[in-house]
Amino acid sequence: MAAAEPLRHRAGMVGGGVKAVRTQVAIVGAGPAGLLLAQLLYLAGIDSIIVEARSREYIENRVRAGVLEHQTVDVLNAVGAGERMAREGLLHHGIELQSGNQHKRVDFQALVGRSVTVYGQQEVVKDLVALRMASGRPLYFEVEDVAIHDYDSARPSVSFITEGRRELIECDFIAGCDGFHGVCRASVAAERYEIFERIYPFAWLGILAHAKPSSEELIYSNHERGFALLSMRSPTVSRLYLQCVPDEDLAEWPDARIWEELHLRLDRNDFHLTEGEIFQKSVAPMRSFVVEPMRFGRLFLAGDAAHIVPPTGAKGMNLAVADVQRLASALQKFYKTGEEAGLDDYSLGALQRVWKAQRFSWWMTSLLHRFPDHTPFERRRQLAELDYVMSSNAAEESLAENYVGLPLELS
Ligand code: FAS
Ligand code: PHB
Repeated sequence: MAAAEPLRHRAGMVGGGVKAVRTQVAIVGAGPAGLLLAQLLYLAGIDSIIVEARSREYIENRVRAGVLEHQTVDVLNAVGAGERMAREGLLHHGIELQSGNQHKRVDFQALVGRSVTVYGQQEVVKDLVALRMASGRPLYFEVEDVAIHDYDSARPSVSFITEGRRELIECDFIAGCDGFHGVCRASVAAERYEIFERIYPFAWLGILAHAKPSSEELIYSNHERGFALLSMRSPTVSRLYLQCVPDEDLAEWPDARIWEELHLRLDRNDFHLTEGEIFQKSVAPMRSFVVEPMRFGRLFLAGDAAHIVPPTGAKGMNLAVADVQRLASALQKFYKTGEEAGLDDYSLGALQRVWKAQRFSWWMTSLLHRFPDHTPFERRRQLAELDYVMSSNAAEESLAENYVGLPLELS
C-alpha cells in the first residue's frame, strides 16, 4: 500500500449531484477520541475531516467522565489543549477507600510517584473543539444518516447529510470514534468480530451539585446500602454517585432523598457531607464490553466504539485517548514511510491495554458494589478483600499503578 502524499481536502461533484470531498482520514464522532485524533493528525501534517451527529453546544455540555490519567494529561498538553486544564484541573495525589466507618487513603505519590487530574470530560471536549476551530480544518456538526463505504478497499468513503444535502468524503482511512451506539461498529458484519460482555445488575445515579466538595480527594465507599462515590468538578461543584437498580426511575429520587442516601453511605463519625443545589442528575448503566478485532480493512475503531468499562475505575475516557495515540502514531508512520506495521499491530496493541483496564474496572466494581445475588459468604469474602486492600501496601500499590494509568507502550 503506497504512502499517499500529504494533501489538502479537495471538493468535486460525484454522481447524483453529491458533493465529494477528499481527505486522508475521515473521523466519525467528535468525542474525546475523534477530536484528539484529529489534533494529533493535524500536528503531524495529516489531513482529516470530522463528522458529528450532535450540535457543538450538546457535546460541550454532555456530563461524563472526570478523572484524567497522568498520560492523558501529558498528551493533552502536548497537543496544545493543556492551558485551561492546568488552570482549572485539580491535581489529586490519592483517593480514599471506605467500608462502613473504616477508611484508608491510597497515596498515589508515595506508592507509584504519579497522580491524576480531576477535570470534566466536557471541558476536555470544549478545549479540543476550540483547537479544531483554530486549525480551520473541517468539523461538521449535526450531520445525519452517516454511512461508511468500501472500507475493505483502498478507497473507503463516508457519506452523510449536512444542511439537507448529501456529501461524500473520499479518504484513505476511516476512524470510527462514534461511541457505543455509533454507526461504524454497527456497519461491520457480525461474523467479522467477537463480542465479550458483562452487564452488571446495577447502575449509577449521578448528580452535579453547587456544593463545596466535602473532601479534598475522591471517596469510594462500599456500604451495606450500596456503593457511593464522592467526586468533584471544581472547588464549588461536587459530583456524586449512588449505586441504584439498572432501570432506576429518577422521578422516584427527589433531591432530599438523594442527599439522605448519600449521607447514609458516605458520612462517618469524622466526616459529614456538605449539601448544595443539585443542577444535574442522570442514571448510567454499568457494563463491560469489548469487540475484537478493532480494525476492519481501512476502518479503525477507537474508544467507546470498541470497548466500554464500568466507570468505577475511571478508565473510559483515558482508554479512548490511549487508542487514538496509538492510531495516530501508526498513521504517521504510514504517511511518512509507507510502513504498515503500526496499522497492522493497532488492534492487538490497543486490546492489550483495553483488557488490563477491563480487568481493573471489573475488579474495582466487584470490590465496591453490593451484588443482589451475593450469598452471605460472598459478601464476607468481598469485605475481607476490601479490608486486605485497605491494609496491604502491595495491594494498594497495585491499585495505585492501575488507577493513575499503566505505562502506554506505542510500538
Ligand atoms: P463518545 O461517546 O464520547 O463520543 C462519540 C461521539 O460520536 C459523540 O459525540 C456522538 O454524538 C458521536 N456519534 C455517535 N453516533 C454518530 C453517528 N452515527 N454519526 C456521527 N457522530 C456520531 N467514564 C468515566 O471514566 N467516568 C464517568 O463518570 C463516566 N460517565 C459516563 C457516563 C455515560 C452516560 C457514558 C456513556 C460514558 C461515561 N463514561 C465515564 C465513559 C466515557 O467517558 C467514555 O469512555 C468516553 O466518552 C469515550 O469517548 P469516545 O470514544 O470519544 O466516545
Ligand atoms: C467522575 O468524577 O465523574 C468520576 C470519578 C471517578 C470515577 C468515575 C467518575 O471512578
